[in-house]
Amino acid sequence: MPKKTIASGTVADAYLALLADRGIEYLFGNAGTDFAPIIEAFSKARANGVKVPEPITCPHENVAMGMAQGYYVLTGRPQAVMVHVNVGTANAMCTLINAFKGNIPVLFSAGRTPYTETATLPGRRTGEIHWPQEMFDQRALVREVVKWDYELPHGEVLEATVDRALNACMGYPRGPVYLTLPREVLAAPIKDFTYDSPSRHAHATPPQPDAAAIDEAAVLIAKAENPLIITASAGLDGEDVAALGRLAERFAIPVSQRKPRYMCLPTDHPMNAGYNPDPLLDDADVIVVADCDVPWIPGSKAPGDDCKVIHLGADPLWSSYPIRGFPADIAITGLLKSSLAALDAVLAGEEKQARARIDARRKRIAALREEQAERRKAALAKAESEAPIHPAWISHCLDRVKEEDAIVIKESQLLHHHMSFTRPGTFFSLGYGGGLGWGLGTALGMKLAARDRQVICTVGDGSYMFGNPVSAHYVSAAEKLPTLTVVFNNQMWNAVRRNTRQLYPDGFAAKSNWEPLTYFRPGNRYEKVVEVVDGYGEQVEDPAVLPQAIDRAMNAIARDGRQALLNVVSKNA
Ligand SMILES: Cc1ncc(C[n+]2csc(CCOP(=O)(O)OP(=O)(O)O)c2C)c(N)n1
Ligand SMILES: [Mg+2]
Repeated sequence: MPKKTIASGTVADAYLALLADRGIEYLFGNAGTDFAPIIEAFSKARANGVKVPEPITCPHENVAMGMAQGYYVLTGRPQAVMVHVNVGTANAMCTLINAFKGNIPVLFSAGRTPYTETATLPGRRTGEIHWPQEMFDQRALVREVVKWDYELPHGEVLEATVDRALNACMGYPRGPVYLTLPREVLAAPIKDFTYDSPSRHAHATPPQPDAAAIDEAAVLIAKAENPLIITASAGLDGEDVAALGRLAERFAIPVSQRKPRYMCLPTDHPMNAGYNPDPLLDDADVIVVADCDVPWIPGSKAPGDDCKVIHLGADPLWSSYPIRGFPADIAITGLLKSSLAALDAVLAGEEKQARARIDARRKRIAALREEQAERRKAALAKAESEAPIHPAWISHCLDRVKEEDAIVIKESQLLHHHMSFTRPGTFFSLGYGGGLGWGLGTALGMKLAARDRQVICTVGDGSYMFGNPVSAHYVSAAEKLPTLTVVFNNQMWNAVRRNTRQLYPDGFAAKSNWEPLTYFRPGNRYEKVVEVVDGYGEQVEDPAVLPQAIDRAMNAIARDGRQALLNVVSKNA
């Protein structure tokens, strides 16, 4: 078997070379004293022309994790993040939770403060900070939100450890892993370190659907009067989109997206029934929950008791959720594209018998789509001149200028039904764990993966501040990753205010119309923040000038290679 050897050096040298050999292109880092052997190894590799991942300095850990996430969702290739011991780990928790709940693989790693107080070992304690930073169990900090955690005990097991980590990341359901790297281990000398290249630790194959379960599900769908597909996470793999489109089209099944994470189905697909399944639930007699964690909100609007429910997904019952009680008459484990294609193949044989019902449905769905288009048009006509600026108008104006393959990120009140998406991988609303602040870093990771595509990152004012904006703007400038950031500046945490009003509609807080802990008044001039790195910033208050402001921002990016930020003073949708 082909092997490579590093004749001499340190475990850190071998670690970086091995990461590169295993396809890790970037190490997004936020360094500390634990990094000394890693920093030395990067420099040595550069001097000697050894291939290692490209180090990217991220001044905040959430930006590092966001970048790894963005890079993975566009390329399918997991990357490495390294942070400083326990404290860097703590700072990265929010995005780590998101990655875990969203099945985003990341090789997340941290140093360990040196163990040794004696004066002999390389890497030993050399500063006061090395005492307080030790923990009894550093990995316990993250254990609930990673698939695998381990501490590299010795250079001898380096290859097995790295391959095991990547196998765990890339096995289904995918997700982040955590590897701790003690300084003495990293600094330890190696001699003739030999490893397999390429790796002999193949990732396990993805789950494929059970044929009998597919047959059973197909019978239910074939007999249904009003089948309905609800999805949120179709589209991480572009082939999901094609498979979903084919099945929905053949059998005339409306597809409704509930808080979509990805571009699940083209906007102009005849079975695209929009972004609110609730009005379709009453009539549905079979619902296919296609990679969707929350298909409806119990107690708000739910399907009838007789409606059959089929769940599809690589992890169809969302095993990382302690409670998730939606009925499941059939749950089929398998990559979504495989399960949808298998259903499509079986249903092809049922098409003839179901022809009359299919045709009737096709008409009903076309009428529904027309109705939705009319409503959208009327809403936009009303919104276009409103000030503060309405999210529908912001969404529409962005839609007019974005190229077909532009990447749109939503951590805001962006109204994607006022936009048009035709290609997979053009819309992302991640942050699965509900941790805000993922957008800015994710946008940078995506731009890194696709430098020739427009990247438009829309964030609420709250989300912008959660995103460590100075850190993100710095990385954008330093790595030449010009993105457009659009801040929906409603001067509040509306989601918090709205929830309070929902729970206490006639409460003291609602009546006060000035709920504590929800407002940012007076508003911030976010367009000035981007100026710290010579980005282009503009505040927009007048809806009539928004299109020109977007043009100016896009020009700054395309012509001058500068990142741009529009601080749009906006109202709630
Ligand atoms: C890290 C983190 N802290 C707090 C919250 C709770 N939270 C949910 S939505 C929200 C408000 C978001 O504000 P903004 O981005 O301005 O959007 P808006 O609701 O105003 O449209 C907050 C604070 C969260 N989800 N994540
Ligand atoms: Mg806000």
